[in-house]
Amino acid sequence: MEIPADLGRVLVIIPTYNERDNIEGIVGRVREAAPTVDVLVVDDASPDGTGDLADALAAADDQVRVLHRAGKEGLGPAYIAGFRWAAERGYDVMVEMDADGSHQPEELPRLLTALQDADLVIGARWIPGGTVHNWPMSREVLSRGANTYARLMLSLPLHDATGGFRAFRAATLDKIGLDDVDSRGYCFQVDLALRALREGLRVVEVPITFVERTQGTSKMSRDVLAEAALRVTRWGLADRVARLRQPRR
Ligand SMILES: Nc1nc2c(ncn2[C@@H]2O[C@H](COP(=O)(O)OP(=O)(O)O)[C@@H](O)[C@H]2O)c(=O)[nH]1
Ligand SMILES: [Mg+2]
Repeated sequence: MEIPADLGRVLVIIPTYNERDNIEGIVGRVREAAPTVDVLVVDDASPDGTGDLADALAAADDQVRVLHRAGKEGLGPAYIAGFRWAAERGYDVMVEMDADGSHQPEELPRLLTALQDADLVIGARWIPGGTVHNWPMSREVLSRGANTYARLMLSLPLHDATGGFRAFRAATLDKIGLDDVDSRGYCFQVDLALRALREGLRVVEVPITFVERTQGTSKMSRDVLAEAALRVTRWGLADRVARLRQPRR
């Protein structure tokens, strides 16, 4: 399957924090699976030297670039910096993808093909055809539970609102506006999906096979989970209050 040319210029943004053992492999797989697509690594000054490795990859390949940030701020701010970088350079499509191999570059053509009829495509684990490999039961229960909670709390017509393998049209990011997005961890993904839906944009889920990392460690933390739980609850309650205040017709 090819990357549809009519989508315009596509940039895959890969945020990294201590992904020394993963960065070269993942960039190589993207370049192989989607040769027309450019890559931006957004590194938050990884102490393990991931940023230097990314620089070496960029030096050898014009289609690979690196954005260095001063320190670890979470996934959300890293993606926002990447989106801005892309917008300034006129990219038409911005893709989010993890560095650890959980999101398979070989599925990029499918994601991007779906974007032909959508404004935002989310690679989804928890829909028919979607799967997860090598996750402990505890992690699956957590992800399914979080998604069910977000779905009910926010009345989302989505099954994987926390999923981080996504393709946005540049116009989608323009429309939802990034200036007041201050979510950092998993709730960043929920935040953007919610904003896109509230703008009336077309958000489509396509099934993916998510493969748990074999190298390096997860940056999921209690703080990341607490932020997500708190914010989803707050957004859900704010939405209910707003609806109650609306005059009845
Ligand atoms: N730049 C940047 N990347 C991050 C940060 N936190 C996580 N990442 C990257 O985001 C991706 C997903 O994180 P990961 O730890 O695998 O989370 P998990 O898949 O939910 O366990 C990986 O590529 C991480 O290196 C951060 O604070 N800054
Ligand atoms: Mg991961």
